[in-house]
Amino acid sequence: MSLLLYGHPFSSYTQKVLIALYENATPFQFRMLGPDTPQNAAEWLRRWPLRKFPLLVDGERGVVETSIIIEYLQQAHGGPVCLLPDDPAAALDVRFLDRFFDLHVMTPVQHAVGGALSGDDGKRREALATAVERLELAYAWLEEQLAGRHWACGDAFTLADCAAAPALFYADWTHRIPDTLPVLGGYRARLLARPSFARAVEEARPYRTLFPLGAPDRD
Ligand SMILES: N[C@@H](CCC(=O)N[C@@H](CS)C(=O)NCC(=O)O)C(=O)O
Repeated sequence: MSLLLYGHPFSSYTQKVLIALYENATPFQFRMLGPDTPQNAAEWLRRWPLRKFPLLVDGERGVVETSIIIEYLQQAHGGPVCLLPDDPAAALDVRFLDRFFDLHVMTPVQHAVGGALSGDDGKRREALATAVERLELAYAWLEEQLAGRHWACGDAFTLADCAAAPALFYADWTHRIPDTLPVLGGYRARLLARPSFARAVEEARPYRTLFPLGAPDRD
């Protein structure tokens, strides 16, 4: 039976898993979570009542949390692109940067998005200001960390890059990466050019009006 992925093309965390699937050309069926497919939402919530997506289903097994999903894919459906190195010390670096992009880049973006979705102008401004403050710290740290690296952890594309791509994509829309941080800007551009992520970005393009802070006319 084929793998099933429940998610939405515009969702950053869905994209994180899509990148991993596309990297290894892993066959799967996409189960859209949207107003036209309530049966998919019902199945997703039956399996994961904590209401977070994406959800991967492999036969009887449901797998959640994107970092775990990607590790699971490598263990159970591995392909030529090794997203988590065999060497334990190298794998720890990858896991750390995966956490960094989720917790210090994507989480502030989600905070700003949540503020905008509240419909309250004060909350919107406050959430955006908090996000900007956190993103500036993360951007400055990444500018140093990524110096001399092609991908997040070096020459190989890994789980950390799967996390980084959608996180930096939407972070830049929330608070633009300034020209004074060329290492980070260059890394984001390389991620956008990576075919797996470029495909996810194209598939999400029709949904850009959903971005509550207003999608810029770029990318
Ligand atoms: N830590 C989770 C985060 C997943 C997450 O926040 N997904 C968003 C969509 S991009 C979501 O479920 N949002 C719905 C909600 O928070 O109610 C993961 O890595 O899977």
